[in-house]
Amino acid sequence: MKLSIVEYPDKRLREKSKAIEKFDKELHELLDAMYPVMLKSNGIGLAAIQVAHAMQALLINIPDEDDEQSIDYLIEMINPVITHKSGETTYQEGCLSVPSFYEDINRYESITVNYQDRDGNTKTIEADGLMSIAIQHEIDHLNGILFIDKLSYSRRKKFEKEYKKMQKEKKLSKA
Ligand code: Y12
Ligand code: CO
Repeated sequence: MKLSIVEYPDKRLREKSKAIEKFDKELHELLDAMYPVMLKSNGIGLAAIQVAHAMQALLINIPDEDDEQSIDYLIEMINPVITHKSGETTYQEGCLSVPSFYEDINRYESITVNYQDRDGNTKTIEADGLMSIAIQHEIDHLNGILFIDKLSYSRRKKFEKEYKKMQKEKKLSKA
């Protein structure tokens, strides 16, 4: 399966992803194909909609203490639902669908999430720190929400201007 990352302002990023009912070979092939796409782009989180599949599936792969990313720590979440949230935290976020842009975003500090694994088994995870932030960022994707939507009006305006300029430069350098 050949996948590529959908980049803002592509409208597909605004789609609401559908709940997954079949935990079959097709789902497994999608998840298997998403992992190398995420790693190759230096990502630590990726939602299926970012590779043009509007399905409630996401990957999280937080690096270890030595900053190494290992498949042993890969979490695949299907149909995730946040059941508890508490506290507040701020982190400078980035997104593979909004390349080269990072901004401080406020999130819940700690969350509890119910989800299914690739075989449909029900799981619960309690997360805080970077894991909590990454899960919230990826669940937003499933609802068509991007981290840039959380910026203040003035920051968003600045972003749109900078992003357009960067896209123009990218286009020119490819021509
Ligand atoms: C904390 C905050 C946000 C998340 C969501 C997952 N986000 C990412 O994995 C973002 C990755 C990313 C990687 C980039 O590429 C490089 O650094 C080489 C990048 O820069 C460019 O595209 C040029 C931007 C974002 C999880 C946890
Ligand atoms: Co993202």
